[in-house]
Amino acid sequence: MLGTSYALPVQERDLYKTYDGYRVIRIFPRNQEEIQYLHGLAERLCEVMKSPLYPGGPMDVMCSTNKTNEFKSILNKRGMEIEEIIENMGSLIRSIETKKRRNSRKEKKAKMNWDDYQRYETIVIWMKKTAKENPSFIKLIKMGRSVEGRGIFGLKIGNSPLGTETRAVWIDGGIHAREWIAISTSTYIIKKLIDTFSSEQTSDPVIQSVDWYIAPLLNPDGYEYTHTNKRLWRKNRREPPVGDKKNCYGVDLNRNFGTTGFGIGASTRTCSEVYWGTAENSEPETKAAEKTILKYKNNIRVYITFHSYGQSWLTSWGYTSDLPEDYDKLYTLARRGADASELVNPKREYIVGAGGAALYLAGGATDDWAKIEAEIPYSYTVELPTKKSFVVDPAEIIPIGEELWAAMREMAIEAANTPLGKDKRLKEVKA
Ligand code: 0X9
Ligand code: ZN
Repeated sequence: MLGTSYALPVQERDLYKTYDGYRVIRIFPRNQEEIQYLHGLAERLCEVMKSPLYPGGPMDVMCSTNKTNEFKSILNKRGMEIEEIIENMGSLIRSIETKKRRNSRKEKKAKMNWDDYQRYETIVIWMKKTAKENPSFIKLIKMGRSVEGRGIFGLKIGNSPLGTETRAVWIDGGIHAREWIAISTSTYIIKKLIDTFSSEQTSDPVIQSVDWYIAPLLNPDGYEYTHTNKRLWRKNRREPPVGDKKNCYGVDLNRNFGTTGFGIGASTRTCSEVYWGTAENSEPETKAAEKTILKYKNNIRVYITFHSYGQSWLTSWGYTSDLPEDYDKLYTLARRGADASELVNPKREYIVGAGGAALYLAGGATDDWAKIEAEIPYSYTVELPTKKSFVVDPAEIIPIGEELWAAMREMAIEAANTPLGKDKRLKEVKA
């Protein structure tokens, strides 16, 4: 619903959180017991920003000034090693992101560019325009509407060289509102595809051998809220369930997908950052993504969802520490993608592994859903740079976009060589 203003309760509408005095502390839990303990402690006192992927790996927790000392002294007593990685989240946000006036008309409806993060309206207007200008190889897909009524859109880009037998790659971004780099990387890949498909000089038979489905902004309400109210908002903007005394908004869309493991690593508490919702697939954003992917699932051979932060390619499974039967194949392609990115930027190091293998189980996420329910052979969550924060300098948008563009070429090669239809090996998993 472009050009509409949204009626939010006064307290929600008027507050802008500065994050002044919020610090980010890095801890290195050594085992499952420590991580469980830290999650409990952080839920009570602070907020988990990033969970560790392997024993001894970093876990980041953001605390307000008055809770920082309490949190630190509890950890000190337990002999846990800690590091302060962000001294003042407010200063960080202001210093690198808020160069423009929030809410100015100019910002909401800018001309599309990758020098800065763009608002919902700018992105959607650009997607519609670009589809209209290139009808021979782009189709606009109306996927559905968000809780607040914003349209959720995708693009199909490609010439379908094998007709209905053409293999495809799916990419989505922005299911978590605060992960701005996931949205800019998705739109950057759209831009590179347009360049490739529209000119002889820049054409590339590998990229053009498959079709591309890209949904750059799956959680538009949450994303807009990160611009207007809380930069570090994660969930969608679902109103609190009737009778919820805490009056907490939002469902974690990446815990709301109905598949094996739903509920694992998620919470029934509405105020939690990983609140799973009132039921599986309860959210309109979830339904929009599921419906669209299911429509094209026979062709989609590789599913990619961009998140941040951490620099990792996470393969199946996410809900269990068991590995899938075809883990080696999943790992090999992810490593090829990560290597391609590292070749573009040799300073980058991406970790590759199963999402749930070591410490951090999360069920009801899109990656498990895509592999189990949509039977897509390759499914990945890519946690984009940086290693330190959701707040990424806009000067990094194009370099990170270029890194991932290189990885997408590997995805196209594999997709083009993967048979159509469902992934047969999965029968056992579903049983
Ligand atoms: O926890 C998540 O949803 C993802 N990390 S994030 O920091 N971007 O929120 C990771 C999801 C990995 N996949 C599964 N565990 N299924
Ligand atoms: Zn995320």
